[in-house]
Parts: sequence; structure tokens; C-alpha cells
Amino acid sequence: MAGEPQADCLFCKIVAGEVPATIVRETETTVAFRDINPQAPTHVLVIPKAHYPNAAELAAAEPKVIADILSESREVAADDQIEETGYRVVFNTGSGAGQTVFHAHLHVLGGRGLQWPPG
Ligand code: IU
Repeated sequence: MAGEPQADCLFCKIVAGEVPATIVRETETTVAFRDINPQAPTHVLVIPKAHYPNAAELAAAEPKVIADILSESREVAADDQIEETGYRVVFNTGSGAGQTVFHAHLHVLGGRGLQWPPG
């Protein structure tokens, strides 16, 4: 069923506590943890606890949870004190856009200068 945990999903296992991660925040609907391969001094992933393969499907099924994820990204930026210097939030959606883990996640990147356009 849509939103249910998937046995073969790494991020579902992080949500369940079956795979370790450096969790920085948690709410009823979301978990935020440090990316294992950080691309900036702050690189946190904010994910829904429910399983959806990408942000578009999450937005269609549970738009409130997309709002929860964005609210949490703001808290991550405040916690890591990157608001003043600026930060970026990114949902890679589809393999052509660089998505490699098919459980929706928002990247929160900051703590260094960021170029535009991204690669
Ligand atoms: P992407 O947008 O799907 O490419 O992002 C997936 C991210 O998940 C990527 O930045 C990985 O470094 C990160 N990640 C992780 O933090 N822990 C893991 O065990 C695995 C991937 I696999």
C-alpha cells in the first residue's frame, strides 16, 4: 500500500532504527540525518517516515508531509547556523536528475559557497 515501509528500502530501515544514521531531528512524520557522503559542511537529508519513491509522489499523496519536510529543513538550518550565509534545499527526482535512493528525501546543503546552476 502507498506509504507503507518497503523491506528493501535503506531509508525505511533508518526510520525503523534497523540501520544506523546520525539523526539530528525527528518529528511524527519526518526524520533528518546527516548524509553519509557530505557534499558541504552541512549536508542533511530530511525524509518522510512514510515510503514514497520521490517527492512528486509524496506531494500527490501527502502534501502536508512535504510541508513538514520544508519546515524541518528550516530547523536544520537554524540548528547548524547556516541561515545567514545561505543554504540550498533540493529534491532530486528521477535518476536523470541524480536520484539514487528511491525514498523521497530533501537535501539541505550549506556552510560553504554554492554555485548556480548546479551540475
Ligand atoms: P540522491 O538525491 O538520491 O542522489 O541522494 C541520496 C543520498 O543518500 C546521497 O547523498 C547519499 O550520500 C546518501 N546516502 C546516505 O546518507 N546513507 C546511505 O547509506 C546511502 C546514501 I546508500
